[in-house]
Amino acid sequence: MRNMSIEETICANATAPGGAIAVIRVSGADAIDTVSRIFVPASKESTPLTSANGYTMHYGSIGTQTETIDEVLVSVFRAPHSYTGENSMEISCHGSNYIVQRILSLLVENGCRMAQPGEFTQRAFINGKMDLSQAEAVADLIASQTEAAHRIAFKQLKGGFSQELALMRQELLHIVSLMELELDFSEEEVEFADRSELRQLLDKVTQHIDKLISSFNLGNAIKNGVPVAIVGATNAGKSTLLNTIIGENRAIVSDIAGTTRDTIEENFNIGGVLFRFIDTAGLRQSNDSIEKIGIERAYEKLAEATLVLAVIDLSSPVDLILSSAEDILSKVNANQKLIFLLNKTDKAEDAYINQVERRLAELVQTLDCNAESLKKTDNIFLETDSKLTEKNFKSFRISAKNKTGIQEFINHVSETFQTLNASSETTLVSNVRHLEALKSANTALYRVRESLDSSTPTDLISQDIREALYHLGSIVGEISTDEILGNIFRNFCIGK
Ligand SMILES: Nc1nc2c(ncn2[C@@H]2O[C@H](COP(=O)(O)OP(=O)(O)O)[C@@H](O)[C@H]2O)c(=O)[nH]1
Ligand SMILES: [Mg+2]
Repeated sequence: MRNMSIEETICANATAPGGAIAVIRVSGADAIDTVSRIFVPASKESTPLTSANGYTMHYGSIGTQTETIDEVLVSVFRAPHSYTGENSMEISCHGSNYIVQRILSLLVENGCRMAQPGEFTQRAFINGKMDLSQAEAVADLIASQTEAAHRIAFKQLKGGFSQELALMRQELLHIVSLMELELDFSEEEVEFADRSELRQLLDKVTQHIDKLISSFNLGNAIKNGVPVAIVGATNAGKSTLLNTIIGENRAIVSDIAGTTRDTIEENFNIGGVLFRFIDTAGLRQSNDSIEKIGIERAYEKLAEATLVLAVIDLSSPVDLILSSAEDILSKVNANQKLIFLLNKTDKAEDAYINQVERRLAELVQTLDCNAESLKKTDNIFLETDSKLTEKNFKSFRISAKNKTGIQEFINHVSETFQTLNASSETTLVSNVRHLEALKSANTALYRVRESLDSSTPTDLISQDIREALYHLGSIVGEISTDEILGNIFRNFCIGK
């Protein structure tokens, strides 16, 4: 249960442990008074904190009557000119966990409460310093790992997305007010709203929302990384490959089959694009119940991946290789990119590798993409007549253990996904909550379009427009419940 009373003054460490300096944040009506009770200015002539101006910094010590804990710098912010909109203090002390804990306990003894995750930003939202989508952008900005992810978050923080929404809402409000005017004059049977003009306006707004909805795949890939599943038979070298790519020993490598039972995920930045590499359990028939769960999960990750790396063990017989490849091929769809990595080249003759390559190409040829399933998806990487054979399939000869052939394949991956790095001025939706709200808004607007074609009464039409307005408004937090706010801010870090 979140105790979110805005009456209380809250405090928290705002910095990660391990740094030279730590910053403790205090916010609330009593922030300045509370800190002044544990702070002694370095010079007797200094202005006391209680009468200090906002945006000033003060040097002194912090502690009790009997003990000095640290020498600190204290920044004063006076309401409403602070991040939260309340009186706020930032105490910069030495970055020792001990010092930070002691100062926090002193603050609590003097009437502060420890802040909950995201509570400072939640107060900023409640006090009107930012709207909800901007508050969410704060968390995205902190988590951003690439230039593109940073760009999306920063634009959202600066209110770019909110402005775009505001314009659409204005247009919808205009429509709905014309319609409701008609209702007032219903006895006289006047039509203030020209139906064809309404239709045009509606088309414009729904198209705009559609564009935002379809930007989600790209936005999400940029924010959370392109999912890459590393799949293949046991002992093919999947975990070795992950370690070689990431450059550290993250996954357990062993020649005992079935070592990787759960999936391991590692983010890795290639050429400015974030990838989420997922090492999976080897695909084989197993009677071990735990291993079976791992194998099921491997198939799930394969299904969700944008790029599938199928690791082939060149030290095994060609029939085994082909049956493993066929299993994977049968699960890959034409919206996914597939790369065969022919691993352990150090253990195979060239003639054999040539044979494997030829047989794999033949196998891929026999597959037919399901053209119908293509139309339904809105995959960002989909080329118009996607045939698995020509565009999505590629193979590389590598040795995961000896690190040969890796760079060539990494370069290919980097080139394939460079579109994700292209700087774009258009808004990219990267938040699932926003996506859902946009979808609901458009569902309501599609109903409006249908109603305009039939002779639906005006009051029903305007109700649907109001519903769309509600969903668009929920993105910026115009309409929000404690539950929604709780869900959003719970995922923030403490001190933010
Ligand atoms: N000779 C050789 N052995 C490899 C290569 N890649 C992996 N291995 C070995 O194959 C075994 C299984 O590797 P591992 O990465 O655990 O396979 P996984 O079950 O697919 O995750 C280990 O003994 C690795 O050292 C390679 O390129 N050449
Ligand atoms: Mg493994």
